[in-house]
Amino acid sequence: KWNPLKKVGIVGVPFEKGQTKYGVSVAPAALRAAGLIEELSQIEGLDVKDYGDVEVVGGDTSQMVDNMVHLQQVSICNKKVSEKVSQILKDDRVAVTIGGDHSIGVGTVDGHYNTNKDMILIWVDAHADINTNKTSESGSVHGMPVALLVKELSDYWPYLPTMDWQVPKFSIKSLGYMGLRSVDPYERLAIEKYEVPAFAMEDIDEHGIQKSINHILNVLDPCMDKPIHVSFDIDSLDAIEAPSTGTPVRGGLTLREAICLMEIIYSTGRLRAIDLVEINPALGNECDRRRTIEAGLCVLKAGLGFSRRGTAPRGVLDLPVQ
Ligand code: B3U
Ligand code: MN
Ligand code: MN
Repeated sequence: KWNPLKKVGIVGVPFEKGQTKYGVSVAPAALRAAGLIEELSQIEGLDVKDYGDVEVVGGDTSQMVDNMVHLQQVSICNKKVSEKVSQILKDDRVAVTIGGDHSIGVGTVDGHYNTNKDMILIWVDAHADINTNKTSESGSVHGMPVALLVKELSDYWPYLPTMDWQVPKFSIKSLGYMGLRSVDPYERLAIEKYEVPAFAMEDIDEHGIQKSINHILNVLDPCMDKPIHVSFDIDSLDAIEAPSTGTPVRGGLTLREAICLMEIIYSTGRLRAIDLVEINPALGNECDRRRTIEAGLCVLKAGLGFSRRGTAPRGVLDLPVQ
């Protein structure tokens, strides 16, 4: 019933105020310079449209809400991200959002939810990003997007000025995690309280990558008819695979596991949105930077139908004769 959409829309979000390090905002430009659009266009049958970058503006930097750094900028940016993702999906394209830090997940998921109320969300990350301003030790909003999105946690937030455009309606019952290995105590409590299917690295060690992702898909969507959103934090990969990121954690996914994960989700035919976040080209040396960007491109390609088996030329039945 479901076939992969062969049209994709790319939007960049050069935003980094959800965390404290300089450089994540350069990622959309760095990925484009590394051939993002050209590489994706080479995937057989894929129509690629570049929607450019969301414009990021300043905002009031004073702290309006306790322990939420740069909330106003996060909010202004995410409203635009949400509208852009909705637009790409309405254009009948897979929405690929290039961050930026993971606070932009608020906008991407909000925009997807507004177009598809039955969407499910796979959060691929070393971290659970489900802190509230009460539980976060850093005050960085990139550790809070999941908690901002889910309706079950809305009572755990104070009133958030400038966030009125975003009403949490997405259900935590439609959320699953892959790749966790740095989870704060209250984040773990939330995962257990709401029985979120969460495959931490030890679970992936036990079951393998294929069974792990298939289990999550089966729990969240047993009838296999819901659109899928993958929010892919590059730090889900092992720090050796993706060193240029703000909070690298060792012992993570190999690139091969991540590619396999994305291929499996692609093969459902229901993947409708991918976020690729937390690539920070300003961290590490040239080799680190290249390796991280290349890993990001591999993840995107796997989610958009690139086959490691290769693809024979379309409509051609024989080798060229002399
Ligand atoms: N859980 C910590 C650390 C963290 C979350 N996301 C990243 N780091 N990248 C926090 O700040 O909430
Ligand atoms: Mn994250
Ligand atoms: Mn992370």
